[in-house]
Amino acid sequence: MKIGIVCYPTFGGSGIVATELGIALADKGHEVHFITYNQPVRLDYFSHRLHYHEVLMEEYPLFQYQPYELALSSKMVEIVEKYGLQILHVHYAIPHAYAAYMAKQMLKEKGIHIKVVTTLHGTDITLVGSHPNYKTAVAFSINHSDVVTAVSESLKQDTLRLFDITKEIEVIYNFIDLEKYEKTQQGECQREALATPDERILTHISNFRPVKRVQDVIKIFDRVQKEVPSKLLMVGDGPDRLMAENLVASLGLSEKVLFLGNSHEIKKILCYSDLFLLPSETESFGLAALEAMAASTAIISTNTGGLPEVNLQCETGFLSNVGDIDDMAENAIIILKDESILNTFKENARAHAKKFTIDAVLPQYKKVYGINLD
Ligand code: GMT
Repeated sequence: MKIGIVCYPTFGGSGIVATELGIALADKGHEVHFITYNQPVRLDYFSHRLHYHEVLMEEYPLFQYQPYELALSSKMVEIVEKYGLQILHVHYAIPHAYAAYMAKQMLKEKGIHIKVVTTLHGTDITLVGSHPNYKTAVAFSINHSDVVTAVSESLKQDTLRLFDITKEIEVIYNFIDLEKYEKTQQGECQREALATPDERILTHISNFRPVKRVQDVIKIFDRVQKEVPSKLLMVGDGPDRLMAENLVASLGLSEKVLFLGNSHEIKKILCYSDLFLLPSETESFGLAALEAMAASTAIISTNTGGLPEVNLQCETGFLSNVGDIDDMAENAIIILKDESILNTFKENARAHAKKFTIDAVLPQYKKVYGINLD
């Protein structure tokens, strides 16, 4: 089968899931073509079955904003025709589902039928997509996709609530390659480089956008480190990083908080981690939390969006209301103070992550694509 995958190539969950899916499909013998404006960050190797096609943009003085959708849909048409693709799987509705609809119409004129699968990831629905500036086009693109999937039940319900949807939405959870996160298989996991043996390591990974509430991460850690010797690893980059760094300095925590920036070493970082903090305003799924769980890390998160489908209360971690820093700090201290509680949560986290393996999820895409992936 020949499949085109369109995604954001950056350090975001949707691009990561799209890339891992493409790699898994290629491993199963399918030909996969990524169509994006940059090489996806997790696409670290190529094979005769994995291809990347760059969507090129021309600068032109008349344009304040470059018409990316036009370049993208033209590229989709070109690649579908050239390589005989049968499916276009677009991740993130804006503007990918819209551009795919245009590509599909242009291909139809040429007598070519292409199946468009749209996967909704979260902010394309909850934060950006439902804004009046985009809502009409987003609803149209969803309703005109051949198949629509959402990464959690919560996101499916949000989509049905926020838009006038006539299409069936199927929930296909995000997934991870569990083996990659096996702590004991990582000989290079030398946590003494970052913390003393008596210190716990807390971690936060995100793109530091306001929705991630990174200031809550710092405030939770501030309370925790007063009770439990610990370090905090802040991984990622984005608009709120400077604010977070300033808060760390003003709280006198600079010696205990490390800002690592965007990293290709997520597995290594997670292998050091005892507790993962995700106090987001909203989160359709929380792929970063799932990656942490796969690496046997307990979770402190909010109870918003799809997070309760990933982090199980009192089992893999604790969930609190958005902004309830005291509750999140108290729960973190309970977990970190007691070795046996911490180990139980870590084991439960790894066990629950098994529900989201690539092997569990690929057959669902098989059904959606209408192909045999075995
Ligand atoms: O959360 C982000 O800032 C990135 C965003 C994306 O589109 O890459 O993440 C969304 O999709 C991920 C993959 O499906 C989900 O795990 C995240 O929960 C979701 N983010 C939000 O809903 C805020």
